[in-house]
Amino acid sequence: MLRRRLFHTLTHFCPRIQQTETSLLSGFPCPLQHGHRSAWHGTKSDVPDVRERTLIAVKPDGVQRRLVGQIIQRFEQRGFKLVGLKMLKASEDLLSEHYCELRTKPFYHSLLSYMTSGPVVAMVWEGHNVVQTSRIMVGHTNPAEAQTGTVRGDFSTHVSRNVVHASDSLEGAQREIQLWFQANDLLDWDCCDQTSTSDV
Ligand code: IDP
Ligand code: MG
Repeated sequence: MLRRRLFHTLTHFCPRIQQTETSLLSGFPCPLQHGHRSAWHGTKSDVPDVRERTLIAVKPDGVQRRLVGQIIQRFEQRGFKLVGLKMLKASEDLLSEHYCELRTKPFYHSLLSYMTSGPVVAMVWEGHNVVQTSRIMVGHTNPAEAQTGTVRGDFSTHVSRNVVHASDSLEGAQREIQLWFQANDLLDWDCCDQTSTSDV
């Protein structure tokens, strides 16, 4: 009942939401392809639009330092769309998959212990060129080399506590999103200002 009332309020301000009534009312998104690109049908024509997705995660130091809101704000302000969000204590199994390419690095075990030291906020963001743009927004792996204005450049000083993760490629994003999220954790929704942030 409450959900239906909320739905009618939302459709009053954003009529395009009506298209997703069934999925909103059932509490789950339209079926979504997992991965870095998801096909979704635009409202202006029947030509499917292709959207890019990436995994952004606020690491335990970022959560402890209450930086989650500021990090989310940067992605919202840039014009990206949040399509998945969860807070969790990541398991060693998940992290060993996530960081499988770093298994031989000398810092690997301390990285896993840092990443399991507290909650992580994992998110999937969608939008034009989001993988590359979010890497630029996050900044250099080593905060000492990160530009001011980037998340790491503004909020951190040491490579072992660099606040945030961002997928580094389209393929990496696809792999990581599948690792951290189930298909029905991700919500396909129409942003009222979508035509103000891109031409579709
Ligand atoms: P990225 O996070 O910018 O993609 P990667 O090279 O993929 O950087 O490394 C993953 C994470 O491993 C980094 O974000 C950082 O937390 C950690 N890390 C990388 N290099 C070092 C290091 O030299 N010492 C300690 N931790 C490191
Ligand atoms: Mg990386």
